[in-house]
Amino acid sequence: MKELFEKMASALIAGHQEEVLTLTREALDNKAAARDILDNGLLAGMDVVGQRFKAGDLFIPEVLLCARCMLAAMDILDPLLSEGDATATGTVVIGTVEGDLHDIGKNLVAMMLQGGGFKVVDLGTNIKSADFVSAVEQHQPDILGMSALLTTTMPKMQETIEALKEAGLRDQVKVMIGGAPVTQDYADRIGADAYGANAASATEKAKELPS
Ligand code: B1M
Repeated sequence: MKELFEKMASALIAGHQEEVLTLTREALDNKAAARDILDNGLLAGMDVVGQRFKAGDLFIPEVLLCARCMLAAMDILDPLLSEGDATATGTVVIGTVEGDLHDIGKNLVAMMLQGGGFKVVDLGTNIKSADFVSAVEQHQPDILGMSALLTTTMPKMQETIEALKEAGLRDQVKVMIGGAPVTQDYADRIGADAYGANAASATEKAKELPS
């Protein structure tokens, strides 16, 4: 299986979507667990993409191809990752903050929360604080989840928390934040209720939050 995961990571890094999908199906046929495929194949590949992007060896069009491979494979894994206890644990409204188009991590968190029994309302990316507030009014969730991948968009999380206060909704909803540049310290500083380092810990923390 190790070899198959290595091939999958290489195909993702090369942006070869059909190959990534074939290898994902092959791994499932060989009884690999969806979480192992995700962690050892797809995310292992995305890690390398991130490093090469940072080093200037990969450019945006190439990274987009890799991201499309990842998202397409996640479509196959989604029903398996979100399989879980059917009893609804609560409702989560989730989105990526304004100015930020990164959605792979947010989608993963949404899938795992569904697997953890939460009803998830996914607002998508580039969500303005006013739209988060409207969604909280409309859906009355237990948790509002915000994702940010850019240091420049992280302040939108604080802006949204302030907007919730102004709308008189802050006490009705717990706020969870996450994304690569986000830390527990940042969550504490802006008054979020929880920080998720990854999709699995986000789901655990969501379950622990008192409603
Ligand atoms: Co962008 N990008 N990108 N990018 N991109 C980063 C984030 C960057 C770190 C790359 C780098 O330079 N090393 C850098 C940000 C630097 C910074 O701010 N400090 C960066 C940049 C600069 C940019 C642009 C500005 C580039 C440009 O235009 N010059 C641009 C911005 C566009 C915009 O958003 N306005 C841009 C564009 C893009 C693409 C469109 C090409 C593509 C996104 C495609 C998509 O998402 N559909 C892209 C990608 C793919 C990346 C990297 C390579 C990978 C991100 C990813 O998907 N990781 C990324 C490098 C990196 O992060 N190492 C990079 C895999 C994903 C599973 O992990 O998202 O961290 P992650 O999610 C994790 C946890 O963080 C956590 O759980 C997830 C699952 O375990 N988590 C939560 C996430 N959200 C959570 C919410 C929670 C709890 C946990 O509670 C609610």
